[in-house]
Amino acid sequence: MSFKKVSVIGLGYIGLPTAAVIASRGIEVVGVDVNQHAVDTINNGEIHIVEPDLDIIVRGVVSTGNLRATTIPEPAEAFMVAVPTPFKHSDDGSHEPNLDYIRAAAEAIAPVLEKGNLVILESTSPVGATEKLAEWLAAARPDLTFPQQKGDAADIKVAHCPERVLPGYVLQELVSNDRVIGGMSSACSERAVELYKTFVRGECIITNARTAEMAKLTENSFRDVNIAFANELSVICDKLKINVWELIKLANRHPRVNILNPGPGVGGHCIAVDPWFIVDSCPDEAKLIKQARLTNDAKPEYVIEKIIEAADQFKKPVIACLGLAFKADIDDLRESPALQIVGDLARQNVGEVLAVEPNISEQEIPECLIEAEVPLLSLKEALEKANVVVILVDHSEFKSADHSLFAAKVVIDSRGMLA
Ligand code: SAJ
Repeated sequence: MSFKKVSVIGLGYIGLPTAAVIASRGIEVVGVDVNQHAVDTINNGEIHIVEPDLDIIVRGVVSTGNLRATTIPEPAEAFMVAVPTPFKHSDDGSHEPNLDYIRAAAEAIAPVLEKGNLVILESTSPVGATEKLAEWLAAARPDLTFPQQKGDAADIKVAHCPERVLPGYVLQELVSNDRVIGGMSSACSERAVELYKTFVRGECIITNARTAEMAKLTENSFRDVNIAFANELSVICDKLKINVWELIKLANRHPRVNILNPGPGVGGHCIAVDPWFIVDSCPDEAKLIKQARLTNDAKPEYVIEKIIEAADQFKKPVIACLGLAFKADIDDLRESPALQIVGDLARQNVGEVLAVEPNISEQEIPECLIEAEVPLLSLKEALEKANVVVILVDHSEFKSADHSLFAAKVVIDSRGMLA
């Protein structure tokens, strides 16, 4: 059975590309978001986030009428929930997942659910979140049955199918990646596979909801642990006067070694967040996973110490910080170690701090930099003024710049861009 109408709840970095790709397959897609500005922008055929080629596909599907955005959910055959799942910041060091957005999405779609509908949780979630989503739906709709009550015979099918796409490559990976499909019953999984088959070329692999939740957390924790290993090596190599990038390249020539790259810390809303969901569930057992988080979170402070040391040799240090985004060639500043380093550095009055971020405009300068009076300059302007240059993000624009411009500067290359 094919799908005629699909609703995507949450039109952010995952929801909007997913909605657009499904719409491009000729299915009617209604995108729902609480943000009126996002809804208006999409209905104008434009986008409110940066992702290569997304503007072209959104313009196309909006103009054909296959994609429409609204703030109010309406009936559909399938609902895909792609809302944020941050953690609650707490003074005692705990990182409890915040499921408020999932709960709000459940309460928003519950009134329009109809017998036979499929509800999919795409948001990265702690183990047990899909069951909670189903409970919230059941509480709001006592007239319908859900898989936790009726298994395969339930009126509503519920599954977890975690998104796994890499920012910057979302449109390719949405189609080509394999999908883990964790239904709350076999019938839920099978129906979810039917939906994903409409746009996924990769394999759709069936498991249960709890395993699917843990699979996603495991993938990102694996990456976090590997990067923590690289970051620890970088600190060790500084002490032992070894070029860590050369070292890792050499070690990676071994057929069974694959170490990732050290950097200024781990950012973004996934790798820096998801491992905490495992730690929160099993604090006594998840020792290595927790240490990786702590190691990666300590890296910005280490980079700041190196910058202060370098600035110390100048009477009037002018420090150009290249990059604010959490990684190369994106505009996303969420949980960005680069932004944290620039903000903290400016507050420590080490010298004049300049920021270069080609992917954001003057209007998008974050509040913390405005308060710290850090100007946003072009690469050329910043390099003209600076005596210390800190490479925080290896954006293409920096990679392709004339590297002789760095020659007369004291350079701190946290990404190994010049290595
Ligand atoms: N980083 C390093 N060294 C590396 C690789 C990354 O320091 O060798 C840093 C980046 O600079 C960045 C952070 O780690 O600050 C995270 O970047 P990333 O490219 O590793 O990952 P994300 O957060 O953009 O996307 C990840 C992906 N997960 C995996 O590769 C296992 C993506 O597939 C997921 O869909 C996404 O998380 C998500 O939404 O969960």
